[in-house]
Amino acid sequence: MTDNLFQPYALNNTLELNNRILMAPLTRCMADDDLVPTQAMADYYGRRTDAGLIISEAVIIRPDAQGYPNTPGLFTPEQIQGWLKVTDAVHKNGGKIFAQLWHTGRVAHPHFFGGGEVLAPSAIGVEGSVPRMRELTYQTPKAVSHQEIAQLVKDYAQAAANAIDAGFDGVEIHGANGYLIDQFLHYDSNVRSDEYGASPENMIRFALQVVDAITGRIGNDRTALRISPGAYFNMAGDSRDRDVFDLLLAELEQRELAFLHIGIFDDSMEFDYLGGRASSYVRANYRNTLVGVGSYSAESASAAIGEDKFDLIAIGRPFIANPDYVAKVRTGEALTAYSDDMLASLV
Ligand code: FNR
Ligand code: 8K6
Repeated sequence: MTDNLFQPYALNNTLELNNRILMAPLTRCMADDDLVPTQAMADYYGRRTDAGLIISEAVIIRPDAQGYPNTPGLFTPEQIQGWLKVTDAVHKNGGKIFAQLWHTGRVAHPHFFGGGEVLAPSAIGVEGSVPRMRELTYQTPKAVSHQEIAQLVKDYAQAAANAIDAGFDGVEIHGANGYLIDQFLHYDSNVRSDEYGASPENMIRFALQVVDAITGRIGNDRTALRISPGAYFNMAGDSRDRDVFDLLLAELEQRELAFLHIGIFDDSMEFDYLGGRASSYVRANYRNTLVGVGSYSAESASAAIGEDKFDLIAIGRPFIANPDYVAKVRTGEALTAYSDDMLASLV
């Protein structure tokens, strides 16, 4: 039974979705060398417009945000033009698409932006190296100054405005998966002693400044946020993180965003300090629209929506394997299984 997935859903007075299925943001590393989206990317997204809403692959807001090869940007006129091809393809087929705005923080690598500093809340690096480019080991970042934080906030807001110029229906701020915004929200990566660290009030400040700058620019109806209260990727959890997220959720609730989205690969993971699953924790502490994600099938997602665990489901890997995911689920046709070698091309 997948009926619950096929109910329309109004995010707010501005945006109504035809169904409850979101295409999850999926980095594909297929932009050209100027980080401009290509026609092949427009075709790829254009094939997936049956989703109630597509969230684009993460899009870097400025050069030093980049941590992987050929991830698209939204900071040059050429990149905006490239995205217009994508959003046209989606809208022509009756779909909707948000841009996911990204800064990788300490997971950035200067190889991609001609040298220079890697910025993060604190000078604590991640172990290891860039996936598939093992010669690029991660560097110890520089703790950002107040002036640099103010500039980052401006650059997020500008990228959001650029997204609207590029025809996107809205933006999802990437506050999840151990990247810059998430780095401020966890004690593992934030040991600051100024007004951006050392207490929940301070640790949520950067995230809220980004949210407020973007909603001020493009409206709360068109702004969403993805968060990872349970640390699982490029980040270690700390029991004190719970208080940070409790306060963040209370603050976010008042801002009436289009939706809040969990960032996780497998929602059956449980976190001691959250008292269970990340999605259950957020549901219990946040009343507005919640998007679940993480190793769900259409059947398990429909059941979870029926049990009010979240309102919408984001589907990732199955959408890579099945451009026609929604049609297949609707008709009960068998899905093609995802495998990692599918990442080599855009189908
Ligand atoms: C991802 N994911 C991800 N998340 C995100 O917030 N921004 C991104 O750009 C990406 N990129 C990305 C690339 C690839 C190849 C994978 C497999 C995953 C995570 C993704 O959105 C989703 O949370 C997970 O894939 C779990 O959902 P599924 O795949 O189990 O439905
Ligand atoms: C050429 C490099 C391509 C790298 C793409 C990276 C996309 C980022 C997200 C995918 C990372 C997968 C990590 C899985 C973590 C699971 C932890 C339980």
